[in-house]
Amino acid sequence: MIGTNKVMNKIAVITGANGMDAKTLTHFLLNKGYTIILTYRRNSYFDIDNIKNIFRDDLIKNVTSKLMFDVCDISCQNSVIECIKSILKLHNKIDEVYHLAAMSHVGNSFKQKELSILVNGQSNYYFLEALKEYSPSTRYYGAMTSELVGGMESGVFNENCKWHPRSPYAIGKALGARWIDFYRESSDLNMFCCYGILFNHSNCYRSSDFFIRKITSAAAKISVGKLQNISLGNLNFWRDEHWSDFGCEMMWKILQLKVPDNFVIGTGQAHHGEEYLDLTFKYFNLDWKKYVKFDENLIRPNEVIRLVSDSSKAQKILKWSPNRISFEDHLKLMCKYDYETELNLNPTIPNVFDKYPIIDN
Ligand code: F7E
Repeated sequence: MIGTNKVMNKIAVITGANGMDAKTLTHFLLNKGYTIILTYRRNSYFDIDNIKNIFRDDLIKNVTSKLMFDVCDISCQNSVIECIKSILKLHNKIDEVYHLAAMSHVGNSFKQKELSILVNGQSNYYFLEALKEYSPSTRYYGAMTSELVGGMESGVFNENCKWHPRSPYAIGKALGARWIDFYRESSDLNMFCCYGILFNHSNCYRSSDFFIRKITSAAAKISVGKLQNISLGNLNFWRDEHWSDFGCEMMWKILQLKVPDNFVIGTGQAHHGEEYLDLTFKYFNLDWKKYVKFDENLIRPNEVIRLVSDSSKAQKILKWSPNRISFEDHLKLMCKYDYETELNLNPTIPNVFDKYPIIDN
């Protein structure tokens, strides 16, 4: 069971049902007693049954399940307004909105520039306008990112550092952050809206088009003879990576504060691309240099090299604990899951709160 303090009768809307963070946060809040409306974009590829399957235990065992699904296209203001209105009609209130849906792949954003600005940036305006109009007391969380900083040669990134976005992904996020600041700082509105600037994060819901999952999944396949090699792009990067469940815990904590504020969430440790590979392939007793091929198509036009957080504000105010799981154990959890998947053992998604309990206060 995640967490101990149950909240009663709280209604939360989480956007982006297909994404890692929405799945992770949904589990977290369901276990806290929330009613969740998880939104998704209607399209021909989306498999809602697959998403429902992730929550099958909750839906089957709990006849009064508190998990619901609704359609919302965040690139369309009308769709956002209709979604908020229909949820209010059904539930009479919305306590919290976690806007996690995004064009989340930095590399891909170079091929979908305008869409990235719309869904990563302008969609925050759609939600905040809709809430201002129909539910001004709803608390709003926007998902921001370390990509705002655009890389740094040295030093660490905190809430006060200058932004230098280097991708359409990050330009969109910067716009989104400015909209949230605008609504929060407009004294006539008195809205509770803020964001977390999350550094890299992952768990077993991470999709395999992201570096960390691509290599844990490929190494597992190589170890059982299902794959010969893996193609990668630039390995000369440093990332600050935490386990997603802990980041989602902080999203929730940010919305429980008395005063809305923005926070950087990260571990403060930088790991080189080759360290990711060393630790992953070490788990399978393999030498990555024998299996990794270079593919220049995977190189980004404007690569962000180094990202490291200074999360001291979150540590002080949210009691954020930056290194509950070591980087090596983080990779081990993902490798184990991927290995068991390859052996058709149907592994369960690890619940890290069993070992590293939630910090309630
Ligand atoms: O790339 C390099 C790539 O796509 C990590 C998102 O959650 O975190 C994430 O963004 C690094 C980059 O994540 C491949 O060039 C090499 O240097 O896994 P990634 P990201 O770009 O750091 C931030 C905080 C977010 O906000 C984002 O939403 O790995 N790299 N070869 C590769 N990356 C990928 N994806 N695939 C490769 O084959």
